[in-house]
Amino acid sequence: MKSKVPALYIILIVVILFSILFLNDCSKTVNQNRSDIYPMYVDNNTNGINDYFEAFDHNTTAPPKIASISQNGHMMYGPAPYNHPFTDDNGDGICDYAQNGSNTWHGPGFLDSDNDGFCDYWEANSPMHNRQGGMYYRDENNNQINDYMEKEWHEGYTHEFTDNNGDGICDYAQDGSDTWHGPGFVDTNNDGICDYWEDGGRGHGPHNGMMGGH
Ligand SMILES: [Ca+2]
Ligand SMILES: [Ca+2]
Ligand SMILES: [Ca+2]
Ligand SMILES: [Ca+2]
Repeated sequence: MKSKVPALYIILIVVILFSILFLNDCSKTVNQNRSDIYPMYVDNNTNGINDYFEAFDHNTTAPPKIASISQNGHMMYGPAPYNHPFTDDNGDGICDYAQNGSNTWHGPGFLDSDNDGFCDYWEANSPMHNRQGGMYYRDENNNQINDYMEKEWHEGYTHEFTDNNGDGICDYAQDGSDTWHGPGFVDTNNDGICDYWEDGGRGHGPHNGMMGGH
């Protein structure tokens, strides 16, 4: 009987070790799933601008912009391919495709299973819809601008609709920051940054340097 006691302890330790290893594997899986959230926000150079909107994170070998439309006298760009070059006609250091209120890709996590140029997280008929965590997209007035960045849908947010450049898009959605524009904003520690975009959050992406493809 005495010899069974250490044996039981050994079995118990082995079970605990296996549990720890199994749980670690699970957390790794969760972290990988977190990287699927779109759009992502990361600011390693701490200038308040999403690194994925800045020049160094773009693919310089990509083909030039594919579409442009004019709205209210301002040059606007339609949705660009995820693999687009840095485009900055207004010279503010932020890619113009990230400033036009469109669904244009800027960072990892872009999923487009039906290949129509819209991220699955922003398509109503996709199971990924409304799971994007951090920023929602809708375009009921069909002008290729996220309604949540337009005046009509802007009420009730943490700031007033502000449009000093008069292009119909809230300027806070055009400054490359993590400013909230739409439902789904969660800020448990009240620091003004969406939990999804904080370090360890679902939308805080790994910084992989230049992002040029899937
Ligand atoms: Ca930055
Ligand atoms: Ca710009
Ligand atoms: Ca719209
Ligand atoms: Ca504006």
